[in-house]
Amino acid sequence: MKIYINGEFVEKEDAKISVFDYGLLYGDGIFEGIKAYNGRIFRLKEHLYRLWASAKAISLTIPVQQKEMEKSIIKTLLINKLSDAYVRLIVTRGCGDLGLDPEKCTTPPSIIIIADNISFYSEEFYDKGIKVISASTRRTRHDSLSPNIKSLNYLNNILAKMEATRGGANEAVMLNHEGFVAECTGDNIFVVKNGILYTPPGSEGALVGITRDAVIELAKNKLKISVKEERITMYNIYTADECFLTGTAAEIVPVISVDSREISDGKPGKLTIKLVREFKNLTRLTGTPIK
Ligand code: PXG
Repeated sequence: MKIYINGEFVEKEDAKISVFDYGLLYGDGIFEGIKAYNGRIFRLKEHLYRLWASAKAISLTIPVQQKEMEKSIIKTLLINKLSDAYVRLIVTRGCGDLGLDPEKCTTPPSIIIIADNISFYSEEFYDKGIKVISASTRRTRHDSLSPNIKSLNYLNNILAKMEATRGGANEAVMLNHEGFVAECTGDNIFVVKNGILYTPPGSEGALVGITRDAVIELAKNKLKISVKEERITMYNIYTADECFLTGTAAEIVPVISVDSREISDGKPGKLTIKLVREFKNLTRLTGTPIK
């Protein structure tokens, strides 16, 4: 496996950056998780747009243009002969001394691209659905650090994910500081009630996911289902007809149990299954060609 680091391709064992990089010292950097399907990179422009927005928000100047980044991602996939892959794009602040001031960084930001053929959940989870719990760890307040900044500091999410794993579940629902549902640790959440699809708006402390947007478009335009971006509580999840999570890594995963309560009959819902099918078509047929 060849990894892209600052314009060069190196073997996995040699893919290293300095211990003085602020990405390691402080989680000072940003990332994107992107997926390629069937020789096409899904919503690449949207991912790059979000990366540049994250960079702007933390005053980090990415040392290349978006077009060049696009080419480097394509090159990484080609060199590794991958047509279906998960791509992790990372931009760190660069190297400084052991102080908090990024003005003191003496090297430009590092750009790292890793591409691999991995899936985050096993096939069984997509067929049978997953279990989630509500985490006691609250989602970081948006007025403290916007969840839309995909920063290298994911401790908030990791703490909640550990709660899920320790509680025998696969994912954790994270509430915002007011107790309303924000999202999961690496995915957005949707519920279906009486044929209407609900998901929390970005203002509730969620990252406004690219998969979330795609699912909303498919629901409205293909399946003619009405979608409401509204505040929801754990009660709405407990009593939902269907529930599923969306994310680049997870795609669309049905949820069959929340805090030990079965959702409906404890099986993936009909609408969820339809959306999974539509999403599969969309990812297979659209996207930036790897060439
Ligand atoms: N919420 C959070 C907190 C995320 O990190 C999503 C929602 C879904 O967004 P997208 O745009 O992917 O639909 C994310 C995405 C990882 C990983 O390695 C995390 C994400 C994406 C890919 C990989 O855990 N986060």
